[in-house]
Amino acid sequence: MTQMMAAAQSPDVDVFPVKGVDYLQFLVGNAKQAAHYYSTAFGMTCVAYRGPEHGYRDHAEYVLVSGSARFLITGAVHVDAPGADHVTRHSDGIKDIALAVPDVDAAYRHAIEAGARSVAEPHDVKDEHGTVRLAAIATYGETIHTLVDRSGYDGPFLPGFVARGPIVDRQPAIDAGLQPKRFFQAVDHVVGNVELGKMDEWVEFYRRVMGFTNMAEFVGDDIATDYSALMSKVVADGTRKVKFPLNEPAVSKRKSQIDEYLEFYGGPGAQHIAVATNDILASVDAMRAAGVEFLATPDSYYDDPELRARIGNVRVPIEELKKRRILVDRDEDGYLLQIFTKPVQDRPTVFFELIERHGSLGFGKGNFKALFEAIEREQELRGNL
Ligand code: TYF
Ligand code: FE
Repeated sequence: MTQMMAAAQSPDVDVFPVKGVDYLQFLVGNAKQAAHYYSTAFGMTCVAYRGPEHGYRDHAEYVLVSGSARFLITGAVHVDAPGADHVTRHSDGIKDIALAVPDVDAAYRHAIEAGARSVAEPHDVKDEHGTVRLAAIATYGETIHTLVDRSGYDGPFLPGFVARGPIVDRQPAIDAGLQPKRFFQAVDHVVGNVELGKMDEWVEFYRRVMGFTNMAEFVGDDIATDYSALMSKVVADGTRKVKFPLNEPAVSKRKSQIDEYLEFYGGPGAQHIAVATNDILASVDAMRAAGVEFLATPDSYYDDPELRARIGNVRVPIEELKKRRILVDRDEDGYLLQIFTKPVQDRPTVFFELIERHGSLGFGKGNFKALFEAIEREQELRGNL
């Protein structure tokens, strides 16, 4: 017994093994239209659905995939449906960052013993495709982590969902060379915004509850520009498959972009989803053609000789990046290319990042200044600076 307890607490035993992000659930006002947007503008493929047609009265839910990335788009159908109040308060937002785990019961037990709040105790859901074991715990704001073991299931998403085909047929555009087959293949990281002074508490939460470790750290001076200030730390599981940067506002001369989010979202929540692509140029071109707006870095970013020297050679001429306003950063492990969308709803809340990694395990620290200045220009246009 003593030996077992020692083993459970030893740092090299993973107390909360995770296999990856299983899905991200977006609670939205109109799931039909959101599913259409992620199909056309993000090149995702609808693979499953459930709704009133299947005796599921409260919601319409669409499952969209791109490689291993899976979005569950949920909209209330009935006025009193569970979750309808989430949209009333936050507008469209991310409710659930679901994690695939090998053992739901063990993970849940560990989380609760470490002080996590229960949202759903371990339970089975089944249909003719098999059984999925689920549980859920609360994290920052109204966000939750559902824990998923789908090893006993071979259906389209979760029991109760039915397989369905794509919302739009992109094949002609793919065949004509106008669109890549996929715009991205995986979720790279999911960022949370928390209140002033709470970042370290949430870093500690992920350490205690999930055994995640602090992967990289940058504070105050590193990240603050003259106007916008934030603090950020990244926690990750042992395999670094799941990476959660956590931001808090820092006191600065003007309103922090994190304060703007907290004000307009109505509290803490997921801020941006970074998706990994292996051809960011093609992805950006296809998304722009479909009407997605990206933050623009000025010419001076690309013409800076210091940047050119620091970056060295990347897989395309800098001119190709400049044309598309793609950012580039290099560290000791390699380089990365990244670009950020503007908020994808009217509120200045959730946005996306496209990231193409070539060895670098970082988050584009060298771009923070240029990026935050671009965000501030948008903030100013919105009257929120
Ligand atoms: O995830 C990251 O750390 C980078 C940079 O409000 C970043 O994508 C950090 C904070 C933020 C926007 C981008
Ligand atoms: Fe990011």
